[in-house]
Amino acid sequence: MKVFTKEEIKKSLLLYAITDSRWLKTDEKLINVCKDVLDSGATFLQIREKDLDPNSFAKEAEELRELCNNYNIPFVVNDSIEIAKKCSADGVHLGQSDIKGKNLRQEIGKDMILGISAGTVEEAKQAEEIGADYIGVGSMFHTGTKDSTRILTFEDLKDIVNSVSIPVVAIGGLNIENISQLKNTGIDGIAVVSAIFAADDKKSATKKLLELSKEVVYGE
Ligand code: TZP
Ligand code: MG
Repeated sequence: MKVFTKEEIKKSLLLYAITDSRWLKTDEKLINVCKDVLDSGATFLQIREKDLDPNSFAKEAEELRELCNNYNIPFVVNDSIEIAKKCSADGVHLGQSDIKGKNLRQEIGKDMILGISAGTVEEAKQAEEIGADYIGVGSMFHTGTKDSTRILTFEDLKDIVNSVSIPVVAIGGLNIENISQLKNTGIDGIAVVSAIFAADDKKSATKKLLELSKEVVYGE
């Protein structure tokens, strides 16, 4: 298994795509859609499938694992360390409720990418202490993908970015229309579900999001 360096992880957060098959049309297959998304420039892939049973989830994860290998981009599994290990994912992404009372680095080892969701400075600092490689911070806007998320201000986001030295990817309701509002917050990338997976034209949505993210992150 390839081990991504800290610098590679930071760079790969630029356009972080998170799957959700619930947004796909009936004739679309997740693996084919993800291939289009990676072809169009997504730089990171997370499988996040809240409605799939564990077997189907593991099967999709195996396929996406192989796909990401071909593109040399990080592949992480949401929620399940067990499935992440089983499919040799590059890492795992965990929410606040998944990390309580666990010695995560001991469980996953030093080489797996560990992503943690953080909505406050306190959670961000704790994630860094635990050994997270990056944090996902949001929601920045209203989202139809996840229930009951608190909306952060841009000041909240900046405070979190400034409180840690690990990279930060912003998430939650981000789309082509609103991403530019995140300029000068210090983030390393944007994470999106519906802006890609609910788009009619996923290839052009991905290309446009990548372009906009570069403007936000590098000020290009
Ligand atoms: N965590 C915070 S908001 C969110 C997650 C997983 C959902 C993001 O989905 P979308 O469709 O990009 O708003
Ligand atoms: Mg979770």
